[in-house]
Amino acid sequence: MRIDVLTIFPGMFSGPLSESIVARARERGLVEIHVHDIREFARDKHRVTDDYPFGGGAGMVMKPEPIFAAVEHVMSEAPGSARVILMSPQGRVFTQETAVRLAREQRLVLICGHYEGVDERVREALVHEEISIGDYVLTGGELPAMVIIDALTRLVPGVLDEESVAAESFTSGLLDYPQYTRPREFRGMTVPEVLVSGDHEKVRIWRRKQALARTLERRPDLLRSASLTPEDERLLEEIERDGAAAEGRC
Ligand code: 9D3
Repeated sequence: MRIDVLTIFPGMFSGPLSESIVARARERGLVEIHVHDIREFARDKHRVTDDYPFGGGAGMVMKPEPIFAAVEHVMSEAPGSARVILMSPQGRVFTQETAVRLAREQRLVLICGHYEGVDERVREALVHEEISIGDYVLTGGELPAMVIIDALTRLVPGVLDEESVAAESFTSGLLDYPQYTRPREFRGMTVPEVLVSGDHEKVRIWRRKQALARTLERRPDLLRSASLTPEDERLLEEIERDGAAAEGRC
């Protein structure tokens, strides 16, 4: 997979793309990430990338010419087609489903907006899809682009060990169960007995129940769309009874 990022702040990307799993995936040639400075594609003396909005109003708008030139440049660097994505508060909200869909693409171009927005002709002529990472206001599309790169990279075959990816699809839709490592007792806090019992079936059921209880408590919205087995339904009834008992309702 190849990802080209277009930004007026290329320096923002050096840290996150040069550490940890993303760095390793790049070194191993599993993902190729190229960051391009939109400013270098501005043709005027001062390399201006923004201008005042027609019709007036606050803030600046990113000019179309440098962005068009940057997209044309990255498309000429490597042949073939690419899905062009604009990071934008107007976009559909990015989810794991979006990540799985985009991880199947061979080639992406991520355009990072800054200031109040991007000239509409960029959307009209270049952009296939707009993506937001959530309902909060950031200063630009750079952090959202890094979020997307991170989420996609770990889905590229060979980046993670296949076992954790398989476990993910099994538990998908639920929050994680609590995890412990050594020591068995730390500052008076102990590891639940079942986890050291050696009874793998009991461990599996305990973890599933914990995941269901946490999801019910913190993210009931997720529970409604998760695919639950008859065992899950039984565990949820148990959780409901445990809660009622704790409140003295039975
Ligand atoms: C929605 C706020 N806009 C009101 C006129 C102005 C505006 C604020 C901040 C326009 C753009 C931005 C910069 N943000 C992004 O480019 C952005 C973003 C975000 O702010 N939140 C979540 N996802 C994204 S993706 C790109």
